[in-house]
Amino acid sequence: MKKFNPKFLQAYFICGTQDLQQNQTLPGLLEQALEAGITAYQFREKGINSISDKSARLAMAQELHHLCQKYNVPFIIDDDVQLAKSVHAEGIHVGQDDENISQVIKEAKNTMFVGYSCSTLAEIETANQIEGIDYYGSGPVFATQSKDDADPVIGLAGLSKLVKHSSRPIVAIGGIEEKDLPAIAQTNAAGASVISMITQSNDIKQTVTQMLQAPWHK
Ligand code: TZP
Ligand code: MG
Repeated sequence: MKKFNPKFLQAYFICGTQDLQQNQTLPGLLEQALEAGITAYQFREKGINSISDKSARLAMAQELHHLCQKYNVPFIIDDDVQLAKSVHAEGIHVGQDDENISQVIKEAKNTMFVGYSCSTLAEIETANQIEGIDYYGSGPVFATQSKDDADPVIGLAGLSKLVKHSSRPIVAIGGIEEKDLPAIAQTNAAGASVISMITQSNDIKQTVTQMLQAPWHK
């Protein structure tokens, strides 16, 4: 059991095989991101071009978890409690339409920390009442190319509002580019979670360094 630390949210990389660019492999790319200093990794294998075979997915999760362990970085699974438990992941992340949050908290108890996506004030206020959640993922701050069914964009003002009403650290998500990091940090978000900023980076070391150096709320 790795105790949750809000610092995990500062440079939070999310990636599944469906997000890869040509010539990338998921273990290869993840190792570059770990080498560059990411503070958390989420395995989000979802949608077209993702691995559908259960045993292949499990094997991939195991390989990626081993890599994260080598760098002492928490390994988080998106929306699959069974898979998370099978590989002894450090964390589980679910959205509003995924497995019921209270059930997830029960299953994760004493073994994994829990992240929960909240896009609206009402979702934050409801979630604040639920014991056992460690952090929230925001609604998409900017338009994203990486999620077909993303909720409406909330903008920096929307993010700011969520943070103000949240009793837990919030990691921002959605269309975040390097130039946006200072403004995201200004909202008192605890960090940024990104797919394409890293998968499409020409210089992963430089990209992750910028994520780490943003003036995050302490
Ligand atoms: N949830 C809301 S937006 C998003 C997810 C998983 C995708 C973020 O990807 P990108 O490429 O950083 O916009
Ligand atoms: Mg989800």
